[in-house]
Amino acid sequence: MRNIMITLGEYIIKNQADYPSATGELSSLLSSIRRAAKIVNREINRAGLVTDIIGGSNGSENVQGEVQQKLDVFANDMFKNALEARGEVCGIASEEEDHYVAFDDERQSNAKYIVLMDPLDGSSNIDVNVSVGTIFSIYRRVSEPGQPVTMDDFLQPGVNQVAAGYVVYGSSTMLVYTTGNGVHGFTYDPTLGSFCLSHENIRIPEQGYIYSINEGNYIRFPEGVKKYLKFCQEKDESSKRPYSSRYIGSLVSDFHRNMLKGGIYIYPSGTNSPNGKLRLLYECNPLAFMAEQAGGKATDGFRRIMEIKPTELHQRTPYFVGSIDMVNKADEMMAEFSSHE
Ligand code: P6P
Repeated sequence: MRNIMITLGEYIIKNQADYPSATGELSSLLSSIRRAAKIVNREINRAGLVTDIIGGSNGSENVQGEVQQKLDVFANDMFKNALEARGEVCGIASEEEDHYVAFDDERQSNAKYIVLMDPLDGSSNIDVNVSVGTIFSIYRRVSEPGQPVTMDDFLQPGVNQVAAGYVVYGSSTMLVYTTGNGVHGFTYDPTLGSFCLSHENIRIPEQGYIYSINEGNYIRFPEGVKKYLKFCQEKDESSKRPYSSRYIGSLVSDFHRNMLKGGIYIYPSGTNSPNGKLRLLYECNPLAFMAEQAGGKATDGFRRIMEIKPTELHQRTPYFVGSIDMVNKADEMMAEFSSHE
């Protein structure tokens, strides 16, 4: 008898039963993310067919100065509206929003969670049919309930996260999340319209044999990264080197592959980007929480990512994440060869 698949909704409720202190609000919040992910998934799958409506760029730029794809904006609005509608969230921050957005009607201002998200990471890949992803990070508010959220609610270190996850819209669509009790993956079954448990308790191999980095930027890398890349590329059969280079150019996809197979993803600082490219709050922290929950590691080459105290909503950080032995080796070379800016 084939195991009857448990859906994400059932899993959340089952897990909630295991935590009597849980009041169901986080479960309801996760369900609103699940709902928005299904809608975004549907539109991504149609993007090639309805480019005049959804696909392509909308001609404007976000705060990052990046050309906004229509689906970026669509995904941002879908997740924002879904989170606002449920009443568990008092505010959100997003790569697509210059400032944080306070949900301040009576019900929401008493809600206890805030959410930070990259609604559609890697969206420039949509037009060439390469997988993209959504990343989300959930905290308890620190400001007074009943009052509008403040910037302090959003500038919390990653260690304060209560939940985090991503959706990868790939050959199949998966939602992967943690609430601090392991990492669990659900695969979308479009015939059921449900995310079904497919990867319970994901563990990232301590040692992997894949490295993900844009080697086109090699001349701009810190010396420690150059040395680490050469380490990955030299022949040493006992340690299964040279490793394989795999770089999709879509963070969630590279991260997801490395979570399942082992590997390291690196987006370091460069002479043209002193803090790298990736955003601490809604890209690096949520994936760091998941990596650590799966037995992996995430640093900026020197420090644990989740201990960095944020100072700005859209601040960037160099990023080394994945199999713990590989991140440790890269950090070792950063310490030996690159000064800590
Ligand atoms: P580059 C996509 O824009 C993104 O934020 C990540 O998804 C991806 O890993 C990275 O940037 C790609 O950046 O500079 O290598 O093209």
